[in-house]
Formats: sequence, structure tokens, C-alpha cells
Amino acid sequence: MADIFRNYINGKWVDSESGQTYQRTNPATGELVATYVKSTAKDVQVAVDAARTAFESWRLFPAPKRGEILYRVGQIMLDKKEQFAREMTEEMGKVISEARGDVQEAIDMAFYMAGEGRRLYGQTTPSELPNKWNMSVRKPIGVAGIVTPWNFPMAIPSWKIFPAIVAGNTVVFKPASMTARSAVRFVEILTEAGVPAGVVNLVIGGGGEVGDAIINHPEIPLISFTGSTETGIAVSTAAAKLNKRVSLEMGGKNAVIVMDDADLDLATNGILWSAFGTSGQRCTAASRVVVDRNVQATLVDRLADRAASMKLGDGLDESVDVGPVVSGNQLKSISGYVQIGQQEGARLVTGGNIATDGDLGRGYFHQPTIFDNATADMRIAQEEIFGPVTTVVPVDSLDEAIKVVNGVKYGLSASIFTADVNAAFRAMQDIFTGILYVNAGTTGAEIHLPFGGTKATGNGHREAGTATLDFFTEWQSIYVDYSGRLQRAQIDNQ
Ligand code: UN1
Repeated sequence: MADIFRNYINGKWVDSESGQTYQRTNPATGELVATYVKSTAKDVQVAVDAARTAFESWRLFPAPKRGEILYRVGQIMLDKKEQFAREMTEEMGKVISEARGDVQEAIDMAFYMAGEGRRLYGQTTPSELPNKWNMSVRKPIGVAGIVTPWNFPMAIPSWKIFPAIVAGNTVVFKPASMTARSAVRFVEILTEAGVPAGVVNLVIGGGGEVGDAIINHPEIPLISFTGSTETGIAVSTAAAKLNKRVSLEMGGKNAVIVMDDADLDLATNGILWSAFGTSGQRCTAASRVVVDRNVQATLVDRLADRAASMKLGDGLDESVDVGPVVSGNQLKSISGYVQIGQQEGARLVTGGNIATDGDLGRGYFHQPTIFDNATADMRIAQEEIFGPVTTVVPVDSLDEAIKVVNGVKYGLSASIFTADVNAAFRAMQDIFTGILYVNAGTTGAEIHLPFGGTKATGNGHREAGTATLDFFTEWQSIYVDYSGRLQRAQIDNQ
């Protein structure tokens, strides 16, 4: 009998007031992985009360000491990396090497934000008046509502929760309902490392119940959300009525440009890794390949050969290249897009089917799939598929390639493979995505640079890097006048 994974509120592991639970099965095998509590708006209320109370002391706890706790979080996570990675693979399917990378990303973020506890820099500036001191400081805001997706069960919570708490906020955390065990492990570590009661509260359950309660709660002034563009817009619409500060990370339709002078082996490796890693279920997945017609046939042949020989299976098997997708619904939606691509007249060069051979029939597997000869306006070249499907769009020039890359509603990541430094700089200048790679695929963001996208991908905020602190803090400008007399700015300084 699997354990029941519960909420963590005010420093205690507790059941939901609903008394109800739900289950998660392994997407590779169909076996039961975990039973979780199914929470309600009442549970969210208790969590908000705890977080509000904790805020009063946490905001005054010295930031370097908050950082030291995060340093311990990183160390403990490092010790438990293998366990967490294996559990993550069982829970959501990504292959074990990538699950280790997911945990490592959280470790990196812990160490990085630990150091931020000793910085949190503001500015000191001269004053226009004598005997007066000017400076600005970052202030925490209050209770942060953190809503995270299932595709990066540890990395994405770490991008949000670590900066939130190092800056002195407290948290109500709703993880994706499918990956709540990873969230429990994450919070266990915070507790073990010494995060005080009430600072981080975990509420497990569905978006309709728990997510809505967080987004509409008047005592949660900031919301950080990662998920679909449709849900993100609904989140910001609801939150706007309460004048909340909202950070959104949403969809992508990322493209790799391959120029005719590119190293085609390198480009092939980069595309396969970015298109089929995490079974294509990354916001940064390469779901378009924009290729110079001169090398189209060669590149597509290489991609198709390699994709067809990728090994599908349970991600715990180290020899597996591509794990299952996360759920039956996800599988259905991916299949739907493959049909759409065929109807639109793109050429299916490899894959295209749900994989059911042998043990694969127990899980949700989809063959790595490549469409060739698509046009830029086809739905499979415009819409996020979030599965192991990529679409090749041939072009005749760099100008046309850049136009195609920019010609979607999203703007998260893009890349260019070329040996021409001028072409690389043109791409850097003219592609309007939040992230751009030269001679690498579209995935592989490191935690000390800003992560996020333009247009329908985001709403102007960035995660990770120091940029994330702009979301989790409010500026306070402070003027200290030690002249002992009234000095009027703009007036007494002539
Ligand atoms: C996501 O897909 O939501 O750069 C995050 C990358 C990873 C993070 C992806 N480090 O693809």
C-alpha cells in the first residue's frame, strides 16, 4: 500500500479537511505510485493564515540567515538527489538522467539564492541636498501563491520558492496534482534545513479547487504561475481584479534554425535533444526546425534515422532515450496534432503513432515524430504540442528563417546553428525570444540568467537570475536628512 502524501501547513503534515484522496499511477507502467490528499479552499484558508502569521517574523529574520537555510537545503538535496530523481521518473515519466538534471537545477538554485541572502542589493545615491542620504532597499511583499507544473517537479518550484523566501516572503505552494510527491519531498527538505513553521505551506489538490482559491484569495498579493497560456491568462484576469502582482510563464513554440554552413551532426544532436528530451514536454522544446533548403534533405534524413532508433521505455532503465508522456489525456492531444499535421499536408517522415509494443502498452508512449515540408502557417508549426513531435519548415534565406521564427504568438526560446558569425549576430539581434542559443538546441537554461519569454509566453517577468528578485520584492526608496533643518527637494537646492 503506497503512502498517503499530505499537506504541510504551519509546520505540520496534515490531512485535507475534505477527507478525500486521489491517486497517481506511473505513466510508464500503470502501477500505483502514490495517494495524495485532495484539498479544498478551506485548506488554502488555513495555509494563508499560517503564512500571514509567519510573515511577521520571517520578514525580520536576517536575510543572510535565510540564505544559510537555503544553503542547507542545497546540501540535503544533493545527498538525496538519486532518490528524488527515481521518484520523479516514477511519478511523471522523464528519463532518469533528465530527472537528475531536474533535481540538480533545484540544487543550483538553492546555492545561488543562498548567496543572494548576503546581497539583495539596492542602490545608494548622492542627494541633491547637503547632509542627506539616499538609498533604495528591497522589501518582501507578503504571502506568495506559487502554482507549478508537472514537467519540472523540483526545478520550477525552486525557481519560485527560493527567491520568494530568501527575500522574506512566505509561501502557499500548490504543485501540479500529478507530481505532488516530488513537492512533498521538496518541502520535507525545507523543513529539515530549518525553514520555520508557516513560511512554506503546501496544499495538494486540483487547479479548480486549490488553484482558484489561491488566485482569488485577497490576502495573497503575489502569484507566480507556470502552465498553459490559456490558464495563465485566466489567472491574470482573476488576479487583476484584486490588483495582485502576477508572474506568468506559459507556452512556447521554439524553433531551431539550421543554416547551410552549419555542422549538421551537431545540429542533429541539438535538435533531437531539444525536441524529444522529456518526451517533448518542455516549455523550451524544439518543436520547429527552420532549415535552409540546401541542407534540408540531408538534415531530415539524419534526424529521421536517429529518431526512429531512439529507445522508448520506462525512464528508470538507463538505456532508454524517451520515456512516456505524462498522461492519457496528453497522449490523446499529441495524437490529435499528428492527425492535424497529416490533414494539413505536411510529410510525416518518422513516428506518428502511439507506441504499444510489449511493455509499452502498459504506459502512455508516443513515437518520436517528425514532420517535413511544413509551411510556417500550419497549426503544427504554430501551436504548442507539448509532446515528442517536431515540424520542419524549409526556407531560402536567413531573413526568411528569422521571419518564420518570430512568426508565432509565443516567444520563449530559439536557436541557430551556423558557422557564420555574422548570421549568429543577426539572429541575436532580430529574434524576439526571451532565450536564444547559438550552436546549441533550445533547451539548457542555466539558473543564474533570467528565464522567460516574450509575447504570449509571459507577462514581462523573468524567473531565476537576479531578475526574479524584481518580482518577489517591492522597492522602498529611503531619504535620510541629517541636516537638522527643513530642506525642500527641487526647491532649496538652487
Ligand atoms: C520548462 O520547460 O518549463 O532550459 C523549463 C531548460 C530547462 C528548464 C525548462 N533547464 O529547458
